[in-house]
This record gives sequence, structure tokens and C-alpha cells, in this order.
Amino acid sequence: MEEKGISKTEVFKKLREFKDRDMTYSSGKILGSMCTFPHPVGLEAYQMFMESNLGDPGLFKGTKSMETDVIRLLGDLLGKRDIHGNIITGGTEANIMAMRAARNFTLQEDPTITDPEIIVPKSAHFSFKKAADMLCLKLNEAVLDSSYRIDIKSVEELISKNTVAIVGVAGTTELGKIDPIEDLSNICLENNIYLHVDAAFGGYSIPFLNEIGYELPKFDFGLRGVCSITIDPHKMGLAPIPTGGILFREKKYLDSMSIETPYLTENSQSTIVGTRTGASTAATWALMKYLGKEGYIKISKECMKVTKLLYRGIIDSGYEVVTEPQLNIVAFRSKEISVDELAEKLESLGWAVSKSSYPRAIRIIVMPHIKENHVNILLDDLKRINGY
Ligand code: 0PR
Repeated sequence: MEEKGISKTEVFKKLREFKDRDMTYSSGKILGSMCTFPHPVGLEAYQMFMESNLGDPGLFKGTKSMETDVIRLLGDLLGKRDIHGNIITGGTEANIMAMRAARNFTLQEDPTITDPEIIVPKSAHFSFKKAADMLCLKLNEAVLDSSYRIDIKSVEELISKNTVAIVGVAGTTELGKIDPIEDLSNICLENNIYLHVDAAFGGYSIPFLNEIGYELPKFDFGLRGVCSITIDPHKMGLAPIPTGGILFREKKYLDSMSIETPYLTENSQSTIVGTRTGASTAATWALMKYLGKEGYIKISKECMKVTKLLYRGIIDSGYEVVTEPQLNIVAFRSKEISVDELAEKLESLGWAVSKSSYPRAIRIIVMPHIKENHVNILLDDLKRINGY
């Protein structure tokens, strides 16, 4: 660090240089991100609460009651108004909290379990690997069926007396698939096992698409076996990052991981992060109020419209799609060149692509920043690559 500071103008000139090297969502070139440009109303709300710290809610009582309120709004959206939870940094923290609650609660109920295990689909986000590592859980991966959803028979085979949680995903990271959560719910009720649903991606779109007749599978607290749900406002919710959500059916799950905070006005915390921003809560609250169901329906509907355009266009350009999209993700590969080669060609044309690991394919997440005109340019490039 220099002895003396430099002028603000110089600081910002240098900052601008860094920023100019970043990609922008508005270019339409970011094809593999689940984040998007934050909605201006969310940004304004975020800025208004920049100094509020939910790690010490005694000082920020207004923000705390806003968090309680927004958790109730999210619960309402997901089948149960009377729920508990927090607005946190994202899906990773939410999934770690859920696994921590499942482990602690189950071990309190059954102290004979010595080596706790969890069952997740092969398609689960890597945050469960982090959770398993941090919480000393054995991670069992259930195989997928032919449409890349968790195979129920495989789950049943993996259940043991040490199973403390089963995880289903509503909107998988790589393909946007929705696991058969209703079947998982029944299995968990029969076997008295904690069920967590990772709806980090799908939570902000499935309920809205169902309102307009999509008939996507049930995945929320309406299913009695579901104990917790991850839902990320910073993905399809359009909130600024970092904004995640974790919801629990009952307070006892949060209590199972509560840690005393003796010198604070509120004397316990269940979140992993201590000092945590109230700004994310404000953005989530503001956007739910401002956009309402109508606004979010419009966003999901538009993304699905662009997804269908892309899906059809990819097939018409001679490529092979991995599976029919349930949500706004399209995965495809070339019949002639490898996935890596195709990715390289697209990258050389300025597209930021992402490759799925299972199965290997190019994966495009049709977030709100990807518009019809971007898809048309992309399809032209894909046709050219294929020699059309
Ligand atoms: N659960 C699911 C189903 C997810 O897809 C993700 C992240 C998480 C949990 C973890 O969420 P956080 O990243 O908020 O902790 N899915 C994206 C992914 O890994 C995250 C992402 C977003 C990656 C934007 C890249 C990017 O540019 O692909």
C-alpha cells in the first residue's frame, strides 16, 4: 500500500479499467450464468440498507421484521405461509444450512447414528460436496433416470440407518430438470428421513409458470415430506448478488443448529455467516412487492419463450439437444465435432459458454438478459459453424 492516497478521480479511472475487462449481461453474450442484471428497484432497495447488519438484529429491528416478512412471502409462494428461515448469501450457504439442520436434528432424535450420510442426485450442485466435507457427512450419489432426474429406485437402495437427509432438485444446475419430489416426499415420510429441496434456480419460476398452465411437478411445502427449501432471489428473482434464501417447515430445524451469541441483544444465531447484510433482504422484499406475481410471471414466461425459440433453432441448425427443457436451460452438442471444439468455436466468436459435465454438452441458461435478437445471432453463428 502507498504511503499517501491518490485522488478519487484516479481511483475511479483505475476501477473503470478493471470493469472494462468484465463481460456484461447487456451484451447478451453471457450464456452460462444463472445470475443476470439486477432489477433497478432491487438495487435501490439494496443501497438503502447497505449499513444494516442482520448479524446483530437488536440494532436493526426494522430490517429483522422485514426479513420475517419476506420469509413469509416466500413461504406463501411455496405452499406454506407459516415457515422460518433467512435471507443469506446464496444457494451454497442455503444448502449447507439445510444439511447442518438435517444432521443436527436427526442426530438429536436418534443418537445411535454415528456416521451420518446424505443422498443427493448425481445432478446435485457441488455445494452439497462442500456441505458433506464441512459437516463430515458421507455423500451418496443416486443415479439419474433417462430424463436426467433422480432415479427413485437408486434412492431406495442407498437408504441406510445412517441416512440423515435426502436431497431433490427443482431446476438442476446443468439441465434445469425437476426431480420427482412427490415420490421423494413419500419415501421420506415412510422412512422418517429429512427431505431438502434445492430450488435455488427453479423456486422463482416453477410457481409462476404453473400459474399460467405449465403443469410442472410439485416440489414445495405442499408436499408434507419437504422439510426445507433453497430458493435464490439472486437467480431468477433478479435481486443483486449475494442474495439466497433458506426456508424451513418448522422452527425446530433452525433451533437444532442455533449457537448462543451471549453479548448480543438477540442471543442466538442459526446462520453460518455472522455479520450479514440486510441489503439482500431489502432487495428481495422490494422486488416481491414491486413486481408482484404478475411481474414475475412475465419474466418467467418471456424466458421460456426465448428458450423455446433457442431449442427449436438448435434442432433446425442440425445440432442434437440432450433433453427437452423443463425450465429455461438448453443443452446441446454437435453431431460432427466434440463439445470442447464447439465451445472453442463459440468462444472465438465472443460467446461465454458453459459445458455441462453429465452428459457433456454446451449448456445455455436463458436468463432475462438473453433476448430474442441475441438468440438469432447465436443461431446464425451455430449454423455457420455447421456449414449451413
Ligand atoms: N443450487 C443450484 C441448483 C445451483 O444451480 C446453484 C448455483 C447453487 C445451488 C449454489 O448457488 P450459489 O452459487 O448462489 O451459492 N448455480 C450456478 C452454477 O454453479 C451458479 C452460477 C451463477 C455460476 C452464475 C456461474 C455464474 O456465472 O452454475
